[in-house]
Amino acid sequence: MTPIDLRSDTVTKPTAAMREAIARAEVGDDVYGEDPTVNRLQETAARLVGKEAALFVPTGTMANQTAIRAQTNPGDVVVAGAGAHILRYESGAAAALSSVQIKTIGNSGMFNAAEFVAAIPPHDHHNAPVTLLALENTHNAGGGSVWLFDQHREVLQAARDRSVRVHLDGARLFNAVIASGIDAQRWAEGCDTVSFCFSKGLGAPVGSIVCGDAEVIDRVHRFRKMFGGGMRQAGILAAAALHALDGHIERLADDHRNATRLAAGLRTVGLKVTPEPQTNIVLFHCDRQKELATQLRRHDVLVNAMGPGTFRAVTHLDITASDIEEAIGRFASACAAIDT
Ligand code: TLP
Repeated sequence: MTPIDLRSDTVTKPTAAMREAIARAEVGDDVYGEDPTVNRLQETAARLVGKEAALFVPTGTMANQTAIRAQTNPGDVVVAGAGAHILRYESGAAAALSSVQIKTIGNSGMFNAAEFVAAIPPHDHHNAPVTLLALENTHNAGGGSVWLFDQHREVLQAARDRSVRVHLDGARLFNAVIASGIDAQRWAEGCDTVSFCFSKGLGAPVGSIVCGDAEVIDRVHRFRKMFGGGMRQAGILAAAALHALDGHIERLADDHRNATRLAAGLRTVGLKVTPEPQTNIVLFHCDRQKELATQLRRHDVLVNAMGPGTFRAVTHLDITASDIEEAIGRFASACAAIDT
């Protein structure tokens, strides 16, 4: 049986056309700012989200952590939604590299302006100041959920009114764009920094980017160097990212359709699926987690456990509509084997 890999949209392999773009890339030493392909990617990405400048970084984690480091001081508080990637999946980086505390609010990554305002303590030297708000869109732990645009705008306004800077972890920003019909510039407007990943739904092998005004990106640049992320002939990676921006954004709609179909199929085989997928992430639940995990492995379906009783399946560039039908059949056999 060929494995069906739904662990993440990070598992995609570069297409033949992407490999050709990689092979053709003009390169230079990017630590000297001399890689023409990296420079072109940075200009393209900044334009795409309506910002002045951008910096290519190796990972989404480095994008988030350089943005946090560039916009906070030790002891500050960063407010983020419950389950935020910056807290849950970045190995304690914000504490280790920026010496900040993260305070989480709301449910499933979403919160409203009142909840954000309530998280800001009065000005008093006993209190650590909230200097950064970190949003995540789509929200990974929330099941690829997309922010309501009005709520997003209200939260941004509340942050601006209180002089709190805003970082948007847009690892899957283009999934939010495709699902909402709201373009990346509008989502990014009012955010001081916005990052997105090329190595997830967009299907590039490596790379993320941080965008903002020239001043903040200059600071991000310094911390990229400090964190060991200065890359040399990175144009071969930037070429893949440019290729992805050119050809792999609109097709995210296929991944979203596949996720919706998968969710329906999982329900028919007796699994609980919540929330309803909005993008390419499907969260499903089963009390007999260990047994189901064993059976899925036996049937060559790869998914990730996301906490007690919860699994995550992610659709992506290397999963076709017929792979989804095949996966649903294998789920049916796996569930029958444990008699859910
Ligand atoms: N997420 C990965 C794992 O780390 C959980 C995945 O498979 O989904 N922000 C968000 C919202 C992310 O989902 C991720 C990766 C990152 C940042 C970090 O990106 P990388 O893996 O490039 O450091």
